[in-house]
Amino acid sequence: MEAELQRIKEEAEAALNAINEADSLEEFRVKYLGRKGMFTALMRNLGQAPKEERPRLGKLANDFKRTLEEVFAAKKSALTDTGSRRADKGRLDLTLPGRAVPFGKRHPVTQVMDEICSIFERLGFTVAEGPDIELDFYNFEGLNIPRHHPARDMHDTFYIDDNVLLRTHTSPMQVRSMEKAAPPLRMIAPGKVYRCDSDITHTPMFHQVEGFLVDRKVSFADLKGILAVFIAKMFDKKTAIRFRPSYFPFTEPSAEVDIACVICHGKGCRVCKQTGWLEILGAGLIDPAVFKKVNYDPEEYSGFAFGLGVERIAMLKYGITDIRLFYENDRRFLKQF
Ligand code: 2U9
Repeated sequence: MEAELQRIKEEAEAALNAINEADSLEEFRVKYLGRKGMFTALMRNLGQAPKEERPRLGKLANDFKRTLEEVFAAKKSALTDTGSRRADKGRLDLTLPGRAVPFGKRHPVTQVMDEICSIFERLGFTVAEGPDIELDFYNFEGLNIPRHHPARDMHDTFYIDDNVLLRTHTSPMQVRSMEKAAPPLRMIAPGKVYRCDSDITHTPMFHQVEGFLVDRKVSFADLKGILAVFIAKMFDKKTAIRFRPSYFPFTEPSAEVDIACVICHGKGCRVCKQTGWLEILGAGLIDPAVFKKVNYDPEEYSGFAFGLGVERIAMLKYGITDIRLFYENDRRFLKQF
């Protein structure tokens, strides 16, 4: 029995050595290692060996089988897939095109945000970023929105406690900058803002770029000039603009700025609700009350400020009708930008 085991082991090893193509491997496995193979048959015959010999012979047979299985696995990996190709260098076609590596891209909101920032940077604005978690003072009090001011309702604020909140706009950065430095200041503040609101045009987190300029003798004409350049660069050069009177607690006078509808060019359609115009940002001259909060003399200095929603600009630029598409991570949507 022991001699027979040894003979089968040697025969199997020789057979495995002789194999040099993957197709013959299965035939070998069935013959020697399979359920009806030679090793299984031998194990079955173990019952005919003398009783005292059986444990030793059983162990020997199992050891042989395990060794053979290991050699078989190594041979299989060498002959299949890359192994066989490596072994077959002569037949490798190195002129075949490689597999394309899919590259990631910046998110469309990031792309539009970068484009907005780059336009203002070329106009001499510096960029300031700050914390998403803010103090009530910088988000509201310093911007002329005291505790029971009705404008607080418009902001749908996420409060963390009485004095700490998720910023509802990036304006706190302008207040912080004025606290730190004297005019002249020319700065934009891009970043995430948070409002408890959700539908096809609102998400609880969205992105803003706000900007302001403070110096002596800054007028509404300066504001109009800067915004006209921005809109011409962001949309079509010939896009018509209009300023509509509005109200914000931190600017006086205030305006909302519209552009001619990007779909119907002013004729009136469903997107512009038949008005021919689309609102793209808010702006105004900084309210003297805001200057007083940071000890700037409103008799000496004046300034303008503006604010825009980045998702809104991206939606208008690319004709997107549901803001939530930006945050669903659907690659079919994202790879279009
Ligand atoms: C300081 C003084 C004034 C920032 C401004 C707006 C007008 C505005 C909205 C646009 C769409 C917010 O994202 S939105 O909902 N913003 O209309 N923001 S003026 O005014 C400032 C900021 C800081 C010290």
